[in-house]
Amino acid sequence: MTQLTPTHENIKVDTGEVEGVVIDLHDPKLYSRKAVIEGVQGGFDAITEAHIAQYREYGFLSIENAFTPDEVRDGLNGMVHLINGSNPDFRGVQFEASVRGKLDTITSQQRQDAVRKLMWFVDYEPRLHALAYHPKLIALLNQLIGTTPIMFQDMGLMKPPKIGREKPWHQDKAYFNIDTRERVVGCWIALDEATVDNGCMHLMPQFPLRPIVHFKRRDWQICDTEILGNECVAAPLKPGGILLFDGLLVHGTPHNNSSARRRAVQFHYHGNQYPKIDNTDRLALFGSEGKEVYC
Ligand SMILES: O=C(O)CCC(=O)C(=O)O
Repeated sequence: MTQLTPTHENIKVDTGEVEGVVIDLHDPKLYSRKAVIEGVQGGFDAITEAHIAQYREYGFLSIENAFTPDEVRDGLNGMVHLINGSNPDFRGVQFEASVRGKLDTITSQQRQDAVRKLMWFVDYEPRLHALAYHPKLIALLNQLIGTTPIMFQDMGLMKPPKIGREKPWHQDKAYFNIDTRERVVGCWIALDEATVDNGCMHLMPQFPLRPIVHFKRRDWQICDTEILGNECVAAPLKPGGILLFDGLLVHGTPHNNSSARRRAVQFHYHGNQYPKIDNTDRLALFGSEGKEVYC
């Protein structure tokens, strides 16, 4: 949610600034881990009622081998295709701040590691569309949401080696104008191995699944002082693994200090029980005193 600068027609750079202030690196103590969790082995077919109950209680479910090596390879090829600009209609690539001004001089390999995010790509890339609408994923989401899931956000989250910045602690519903009673499930799919060193997902299941006030700091996030002193769990995944998590689960990812890539896609799905809310309603719950303020 930092500011985006269009440099030329097809290129957006994440400035690494919030309202003109350059954002700093995070305190490593924000990601003090008490545990590293293992996903259910055996893919979607291994999921039982007990796993669904675990999702309801803790707000997340991690599954290894959900997607086959071929599906992962196709997804990555689709992503590379879009980043290389091979589909001229697609304009959803956001580059990291540190490559601003250098994009015309870097190689295509370097370009792959200069991207922070891809947004809104499923209608431009059938190989990524296939991941979002995988029949086994949709069947599981039907169980978790209780109605036909509606996919409403698709993102590629790249966190490139060395420069991939933190995504500070937050709840996804703080970003969405969706009634908090509506079930929202985030699906984070590892295309590379996601580890504690390259910035895998970190979770705080001990926080209740209720709205928490967010502030503008390094991002639209929960204040660091609320987080410091708490220990989190890390959720590493092999390529093809998936983390499903509730829209109110507190989560974040630390900076990628390693030399390993950590490319992932994330899709969000909601049910259809409640009408949409507006910014005022959302900020009344997630913004301090109804406003977006700093902490
Ligand atoms: O992939 C990441 O680094 C963080 C993803 C995330 O939590 C989000 O976009 O809401």
